[in-house]
Amino acid sequence: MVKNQDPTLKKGFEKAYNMVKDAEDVKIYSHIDCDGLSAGAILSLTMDKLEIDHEIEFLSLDRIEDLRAENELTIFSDLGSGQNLDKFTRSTSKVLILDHHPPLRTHNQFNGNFLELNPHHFGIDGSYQISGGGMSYLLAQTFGFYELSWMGVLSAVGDMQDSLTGKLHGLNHEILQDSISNKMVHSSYDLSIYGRQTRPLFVALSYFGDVKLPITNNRNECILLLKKLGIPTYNDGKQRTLYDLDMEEKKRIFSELVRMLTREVPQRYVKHIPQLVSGDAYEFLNEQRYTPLRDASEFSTAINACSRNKEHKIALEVLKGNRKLALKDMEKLARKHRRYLAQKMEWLREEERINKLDNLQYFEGNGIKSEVIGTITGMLLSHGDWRKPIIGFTDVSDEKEGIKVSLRCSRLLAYDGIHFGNMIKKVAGKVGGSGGGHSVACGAYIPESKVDEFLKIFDNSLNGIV
Ligand SMILES: [Mn+2]
Repeated sequence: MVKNQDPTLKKGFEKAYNMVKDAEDVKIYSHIDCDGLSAGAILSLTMDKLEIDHEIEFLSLDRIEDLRAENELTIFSDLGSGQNLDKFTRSTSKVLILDHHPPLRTHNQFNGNFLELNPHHFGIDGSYQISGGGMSYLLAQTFGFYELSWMGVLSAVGDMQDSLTGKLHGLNHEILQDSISNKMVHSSYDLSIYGRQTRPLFVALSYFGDVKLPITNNRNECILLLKKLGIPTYNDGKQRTLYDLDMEEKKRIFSELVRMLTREVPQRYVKHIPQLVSGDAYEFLNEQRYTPLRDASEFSTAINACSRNKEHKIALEVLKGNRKLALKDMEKLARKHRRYLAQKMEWLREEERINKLDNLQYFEGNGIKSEVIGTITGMLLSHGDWRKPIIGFTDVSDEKEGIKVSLRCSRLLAYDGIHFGNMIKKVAGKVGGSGGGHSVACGAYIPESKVDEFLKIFDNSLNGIV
């Protein structure tokens, strides 16, 4: 059970408990990303367990203000706090919001019908201490459904809430404790290299891209490095993954990465190196080893692949426990997704699409689907100059006007105190767009005619900073 919960927040969840327990007709709206999908799955499973009839729908933020209250109880998870919900406040239907984004409305005015639970109202940070899935889990646990806690961990990881320190904090940490004591999750301090369960070790290492190292995008160098460190790449004819290494071997890789990085980065970044290469990893104990579902980061990537291909139902099914057809569909989708990314990467690199300005680099992703421009931007970072943020542009869609902008940068820049999410919000606002996000991964929507102006303002605002 989540302890150390703020007493007023706890009271809020007691009210939520009462709203839900007698409901007969529930509609759940949740966000389309990994956090939102996990939040939706937690709520849907909660309703299943309570035998409450419910429908669930995943949507993007721009669609919320068109919704109307049509059910006895409407629950918004991982969204709702930042949107105008006047249509709901004026109706007789009950509304429960479980969000963690900065709220529009000041402290909740509970009138028996409208309850908004948001960590910001209780002085709790919603970027690093609790996710939308976490808020949904806090509701589930009022019913004693502790077995859903692992999804609270997944949503926090999917929402990058551990990105700054490599650990989960505050309520996220409490939820993690719940999942550990219920034997759902194992948490361990590990190398922070992506692909723990599924990628051969030398492949996983080659994707190290926060800082460009000799091993970055170079599998041969990775094999040589492992040989030098005396770490076998095969075990019984099977390629080893990070998961197969013992502590001693991991320590050798850690020291080597720290040594290489220290040589590569300016002095002021050196103190941040350890957290660049290590952090806590979360293993889902009920999932099969060497599958993406066993590792929180890899699971969240699989969910995101569904989401970016608008297959929310597959993700929901897998999250709710379907390990048959839905899992097969998810794997198929992940393969298709990877193929698409690889093709686009090849095109971008062959055509040398990265352009350089004084303080940033950018590329025009003509034709890249706007849902994946962020993923591609992140991948391209390791092929450019890691000292500068990289910005990708692409059309929003065939039907809609406008440009989707995506920014990625090395985590070292964030450790150094730069918050690109706040910056992109400001710059996008200046050219008549909107934006926001995390310090190292964020995005914006801007008018088509404003790309050059956006770049110029952004580049100037970084003078003396990067
Ligand atoms: Mn979220």
